[in-house]
Amino acid sequence: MNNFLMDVYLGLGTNMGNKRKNLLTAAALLAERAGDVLAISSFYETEPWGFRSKNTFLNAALFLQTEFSPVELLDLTQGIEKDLGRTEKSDGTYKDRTIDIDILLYGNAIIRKERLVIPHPLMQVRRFVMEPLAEIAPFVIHPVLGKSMKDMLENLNNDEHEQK
Ligand code: PH2
Ligand code: MG
Ligand code: MG
Repeated sequence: MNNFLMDVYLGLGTNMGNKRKNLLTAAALLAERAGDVLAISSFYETEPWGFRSKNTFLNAALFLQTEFSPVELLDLTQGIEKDLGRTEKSDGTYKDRTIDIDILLYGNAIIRKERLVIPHPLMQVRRFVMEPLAEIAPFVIHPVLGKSMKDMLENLNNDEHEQK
């Protein structure tokens, strides 16, 4: 724990069970355990990206102010994933899940640890991340790329090489 508050943006995704309920339960548990939840984006229905599944996703972004360190927050979010019934990645490939909570931005921190890379290394190529994030944080600047979330989403919209 630090004694000051950090602005954190999380990406939430679910493609199993009652997806609205999963997102809302995750947000409630984050508010209970991790800090103040100050904004939640709309919920976006999205196609599975990077793997095949018949289950579409519901994705959202969430703004949290927390005193927890990045690694403490990772432990916390993984605990919530577990409590919502998420099973382990068995072979490193993407799987259907009840909830996935990814730390996208942690203030202006740049972290490259084995367990944790912040900013999330793939956020800028994923529309299912950037669309909800740009909704709640249009003018927040990416600490590595130096661009606003709004500009990053626009770049993605204009990019014909977007990964789908
Ligand atoms: N998460 C992934 C891989 N693919 N596709 C969508 N639409 N939404 C996700 O949240 C998602 C994904 C890895 O965590
Ligand atoms: Mg993820
Ligand atoms: Mg994850």
